[in-house]
Amino acid sequence: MMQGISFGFGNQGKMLRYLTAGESHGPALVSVIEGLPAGLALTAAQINKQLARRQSGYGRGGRMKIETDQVNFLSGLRGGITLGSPVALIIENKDWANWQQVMAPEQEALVDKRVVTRPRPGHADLAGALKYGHRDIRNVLERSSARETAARVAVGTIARLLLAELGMDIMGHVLQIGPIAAAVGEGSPAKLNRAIAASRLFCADPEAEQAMVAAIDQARLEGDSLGGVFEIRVSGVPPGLGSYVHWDRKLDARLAAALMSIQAVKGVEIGLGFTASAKVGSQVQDEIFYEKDRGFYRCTNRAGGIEGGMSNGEEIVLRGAMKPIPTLYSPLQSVDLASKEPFAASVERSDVCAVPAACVIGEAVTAWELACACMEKFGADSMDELRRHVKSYLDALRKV
Ligand code: EPS
Repeated sequence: MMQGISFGFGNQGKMLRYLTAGESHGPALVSVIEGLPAGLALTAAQINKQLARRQSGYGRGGRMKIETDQVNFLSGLRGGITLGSPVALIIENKDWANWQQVMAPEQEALVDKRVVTRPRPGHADLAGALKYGHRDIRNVLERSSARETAARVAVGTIARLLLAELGMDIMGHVLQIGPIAAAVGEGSPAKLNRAIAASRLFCADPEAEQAMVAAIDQARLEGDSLGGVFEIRVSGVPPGLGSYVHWDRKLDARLAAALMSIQAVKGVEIGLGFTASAKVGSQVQDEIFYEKDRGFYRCTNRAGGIEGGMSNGEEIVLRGAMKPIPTLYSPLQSVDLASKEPFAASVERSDVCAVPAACVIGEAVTAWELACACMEKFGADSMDELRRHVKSYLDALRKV
């Protein structure tokens, strides 16, 4: 961290960092990751599996029939093993074939600008155009599109593989679509995972899922859209990731920022979240116990695995609330950027509900933040070194 300069929750100051680039209908999405330890084994198939999950949720629009997201490695990997050098990834946009004349990077090839002057309420359109001085809102919407999240899922999958090497496991599921909430029983994690994997909405409650699918169909019929809530859980997290010392290193703050950075996410909860505010303190804190073989433990996890800005060794439990997608088939009132005339905005192609996709993205960004926190605590140039550092820390904890 440079003296006198606050970098906020950005990439700067972290040992691990990444950048994504790419427009929704441009040639490709690109990610560059710096700081990955050498010796992490990974394959395109592992990333493609998560990319396919992101595309697969019920409620997506026509675009998902065009794209079959696949990653290609450009650097940083040799024989399926990271080299310690920057890893560059590319995901091609198949729709680019239909947009070459509209999105051409070179002036001569840009023959059909398909200028957009009508800002959609709830999108980045108007604020983005005013901020950058764009007269053509396409210059904003192409990058603000949630298409960009494919690149983040690719990056997050690598982080997830790194965490798996250290014994951490991430799962996500959908808790609510519109007004329909799932009842999540107390079954084993394996049973829960099977139910989630079998669901078109990544929802563990089949009855609620049916009602959710019907609600999405109804919203589609009415030219409307639906939001919802997803939950991310991480097991196997060692205590002490994050910090109570510096505001911008608090793990809960970082995870909240990461989830909030997903397009259309409007609220984040950790553990009891908002419901904690209405309870008395004795119903909110998790009492601490100790057994020689087990070490310190808690019988409840109301904190969602984070206390004082640090992981406390319990399961991390996060929830993200997504607003209904603002691109609607039914018209909403807006004002033309060029003519200043009012008009009723409507669109030709959109998703009705993207909460399952947001859940997969939530898993990815959570994995990334935890990988960053691990690298800060255990800093290492190779996976062997990282594993050694984690082991020696956990061994020391057992002796406390
Ligand atoms: C999006 C609009 C739709 C979505 C897109 C996000 O794309 P299009 O304008 O091409 O129909 O399908 O999501 C993706 C392409 C994706 O990969 O998730 C938007 O406006 O944000």
